[in-house]
Amino acid sequence: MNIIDDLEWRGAINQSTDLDALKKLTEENKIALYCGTDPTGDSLHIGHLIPFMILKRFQLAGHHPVILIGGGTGAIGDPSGRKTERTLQTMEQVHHNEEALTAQMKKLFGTENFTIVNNHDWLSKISLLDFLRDYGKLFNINTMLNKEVVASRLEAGISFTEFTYQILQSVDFLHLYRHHDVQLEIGGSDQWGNITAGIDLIHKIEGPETKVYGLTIPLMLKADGTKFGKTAGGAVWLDPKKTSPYEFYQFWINQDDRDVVKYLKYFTFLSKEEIDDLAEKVEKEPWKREAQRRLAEEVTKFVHGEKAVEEAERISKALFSGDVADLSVEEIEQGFKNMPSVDVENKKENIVIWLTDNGIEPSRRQARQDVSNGAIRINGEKVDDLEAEIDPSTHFDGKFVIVRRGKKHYFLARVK
Ligand code: 485
Repeated sequence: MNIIDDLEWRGAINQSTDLDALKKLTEENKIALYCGTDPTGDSLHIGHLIPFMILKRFQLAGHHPVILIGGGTGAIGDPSGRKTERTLQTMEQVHHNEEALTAQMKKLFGTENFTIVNNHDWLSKISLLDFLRDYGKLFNINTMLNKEVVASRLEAGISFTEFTYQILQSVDFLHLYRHHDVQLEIGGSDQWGNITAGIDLIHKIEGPETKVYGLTIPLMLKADGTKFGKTAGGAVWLDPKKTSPYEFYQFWINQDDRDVVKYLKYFTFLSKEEIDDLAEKVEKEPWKREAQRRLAEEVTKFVHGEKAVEEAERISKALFSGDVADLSVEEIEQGFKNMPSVDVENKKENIVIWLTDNGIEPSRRQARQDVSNGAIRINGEKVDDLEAEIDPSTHFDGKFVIVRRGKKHYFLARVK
């Protein structure tokens, strides 16, 4: 399947300039294309994943992706999609974030057939007078004001700095066209104004017939109307220190039947046949949640690697079955990150006293009742003897005691 047909089938195209010409171009040639991101934080989140996975799809089809890290534009701030002016970041922050994002990109794109560039390298070298003479003259204020991004901000106000942003992104496209033969820019739907501004600039400078194109991706919506990519704990980050691979895996496995096929199309490299097959399984045997499992496996593998998938699956299985004794200390840290936890002394104690004094059970009466009913498991083993002693040093290098009450309620006791 042609790469553009594939994107259309995936529902991954929102707006585009001359899609037929782009289809022809990509069928006849291997092209270079780019997508940029500003270093406003020190990690990408899953909202960034779709456009960059599209670059990856082009890469797999033999085209050449250019990943742009906006060290220059990040110092200014894109007004797109925002209701209010941004606070300027310090240059140290920008630089720190730039390095973190570059490292993440290298992980996603491997070692070959892609380029990473930083627009600080050329934007910082343009003098004010050159900027106004070479580029400012080619931008019509009326056109700039009419861009959705600016128009929506006119009432609340927008600084000259942010107003200028679209010129900078346009200069990038021109630079990449000249120096890296880039012919296509991709972004989320909020980037349409910036992308078309770049195409206009190139047409003015390089001639109206110049073959450059733009393509945006639809805004991701969830069937239940809530925002995609957010959990109770906030955004879903690609940085394993911010969102552990287990949490990441859980996020995907918990997706609704109504959304899962769409996400398989956006977030995996599975073929149409494989996805059609999984779609049929969602229809016929939704309780098996095979599509969700495959989605979680594929995205976690792409972002964190094969080993992280195995670990996440081990943790999920252990927590579900209750057989937690074989989990490693590291796996416990991941799996219990969002579960209730208490700090406990490294001291042997009677189970009823231990559970109550550490706040896991609300009262001695309740603790006695739960223990004698067999509702309490310690480190995976049922303890129903009221006289049993808890020794926090026996499992997990003496670091944790895992308590489960009933089928679902876990508590992590961290040994001090
Ligand atoms: O030449 C460029 C310079 C900067 C940018 C792009 C090209 C970054 C762009 N202006 C931007 O702000 N992107 C957002 C970001 O960096 O977080 C998001 C977009 C989203 C999607 C994603 O980047 O809001 O739609 O494009 C990759």
